[in-house]
Amino acid sequence: MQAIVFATANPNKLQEARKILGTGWQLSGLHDIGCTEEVPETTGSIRGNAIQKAEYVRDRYGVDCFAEDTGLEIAALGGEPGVYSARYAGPGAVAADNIALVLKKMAEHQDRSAQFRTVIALMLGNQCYTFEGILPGKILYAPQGTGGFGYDPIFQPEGYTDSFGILSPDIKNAISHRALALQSFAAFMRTQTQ
Ligand code: ITT
Repeated sequence: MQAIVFATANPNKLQEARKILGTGWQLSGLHDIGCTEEVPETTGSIRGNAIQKAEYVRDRYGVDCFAEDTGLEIAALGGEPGVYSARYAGPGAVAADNIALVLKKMAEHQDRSAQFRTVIALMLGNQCYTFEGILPGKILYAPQGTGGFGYDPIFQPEGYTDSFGILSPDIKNAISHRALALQSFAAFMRTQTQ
């Protein structure tokens, strides 16, 4: 059994990661280690924020851990919301607010192409390693379904005809940006424990 802290306060991310990694892994979230303060995400890049979160938790809590930052990058919006995905519609914004703003900004655009990007930063002792997962797709004209979280109801992955709000969690966890990044992370961890 491989036990490690996943430095996230987002229960959806934790649930997906547990499903993606499967048995053999024991993941603790930030609440499990007593970290309830807001972890800073101020670097201005997805990769930078993933490293910043993992370093913060390693430094303050003295544990090996990994963190991830995820952004929805929309071509017609120059890559927005990107690193600002969590609070795109402003401080305190919830998913519905962020989705509404994206749909408003996208109303005039024919080019609907977008991608989710996840970067995982792993801190093992003093070493930092990063892993990336990118999933291409497109932005729908209206939310579809209620599954998943965040921007899932307006994101349709390439090769599918439904949004992540409709597709099953099993499908999302088989193909997602998070799954791709976690698979690289898990493959690396196997090389460390042999
Ligand atoms: P942690 O930093 O504690 O891990 P967070 O929710 O703040 O959790 P991010 O900083 O990575 O996470 O913010 C990314 C936002 O992008 C997140 O709040 C969601 O709204 C959205 N998001 C992340 N992963 C997603 C996914 O798989 N599907 C849809 N939206 C997602």
